[in-house]
Amino acid sequence: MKITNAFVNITSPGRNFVTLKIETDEGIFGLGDGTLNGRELAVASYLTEHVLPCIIGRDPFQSEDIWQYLYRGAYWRRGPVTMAAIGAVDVALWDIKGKALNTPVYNLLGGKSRDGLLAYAHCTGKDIDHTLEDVALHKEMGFKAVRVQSGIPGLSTTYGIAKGTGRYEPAERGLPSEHQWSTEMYLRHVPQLFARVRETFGEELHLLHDCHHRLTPIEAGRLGKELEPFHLFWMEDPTPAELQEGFKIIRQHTTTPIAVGEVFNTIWDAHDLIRNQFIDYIRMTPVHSGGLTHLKKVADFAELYHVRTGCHGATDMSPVTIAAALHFDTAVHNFGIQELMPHTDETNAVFPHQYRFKDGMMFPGDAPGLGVDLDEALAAKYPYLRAYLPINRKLDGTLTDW
Ligand code: CS2
Ligand code: MG
Repeated sequence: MKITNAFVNITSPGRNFVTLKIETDEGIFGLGDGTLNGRELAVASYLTEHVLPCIIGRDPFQSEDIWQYLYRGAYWRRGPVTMAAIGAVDVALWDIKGKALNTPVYNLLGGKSRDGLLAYAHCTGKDIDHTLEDVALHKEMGFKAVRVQSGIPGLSTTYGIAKGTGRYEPAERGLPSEHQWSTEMYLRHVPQLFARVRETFGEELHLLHDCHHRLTPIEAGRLGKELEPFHLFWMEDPTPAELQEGFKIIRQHTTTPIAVGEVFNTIWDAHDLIRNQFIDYIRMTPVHSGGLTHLKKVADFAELYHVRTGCHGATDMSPVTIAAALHFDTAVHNFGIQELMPHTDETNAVFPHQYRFKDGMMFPGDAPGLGVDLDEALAAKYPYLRAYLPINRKLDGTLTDW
């Protein structure tokens, strides 16, 4: 089998997506996702100008060699743009292989290790009462795990909170908006939020929380310690992770489990965190970490250190990435949980897919390959629109982490 053609599709059915389609001489095609929130066109151009001409004529079954060719061969390694582009190619190749062998991708990664995948929803509200309503709604929908976020009294904006009654979407059309931040107000508020959630819903519901890289290690240690009575499933992205040894300080102060890695691109971003057992869950997902080929290696390495997976699944992971993540989750031994932030109906129509949610669990489906398609005619009706993630400033105007 040979790759005969490859092209990038950019569409915006509610938000921007970059999709790679690789075609072969046997009429089978594969899809990969290269969406990088707020930097979409950089990946599209990297693929079109620098990657796709080099893969025409290659055998799509050689996913390992093609991965090494794009990673080592380019000399310039790592980084979100490079790894999203490699990820798009890699996932499309696994899709082709599954279709050619008439089997779902999870069978190529080790086969089923479980029947269903525990998924968590993102629950938000402008204050604690509204957040409790959203948690109740998601419990009603069947969720057994929820990530709980709430607006902070005194701050006009808080990350991760839906606007009005709409769904939460991290990217905003136009140039970046500005959010406000106060660590003091946040640290006072979050333990009260979790006290109310546990009081209302009891012990059984799995509770998660995303700190979105806002804290220093010692502040994160304090929050983790104060949240211990509420038995969180995880505390996510407590501090930026470029300084991996910072997580040692968090570990010294709390038994609240730690998850990190949605912005990681390779094992080298997580290597020290994993081998020092500073974290409990690794959040890397196929699109931003070089596809299934690399992510499988990360998971196998993490397994040695009792670290489980928790793939990032916000709306900027297209249905192609969600499907790839679900096949990966099904196969790896050390699966932990899968994030599920629902796409708009428009997005679901552009990317018809086999995966399903039922009773708190997700299922990849048994279609050959990934089980996702791209309706190109419908996609063409939603042209790209510039969008960014917000930026974040402390109350005195200092730019801080988003
Ligand atoms: C969040 C995301 O889902 C999450 O865990 O951290 O909403 C994140 O802000 C976006 O995916 C950024 O692109
Ligand atoms: Mg997050």
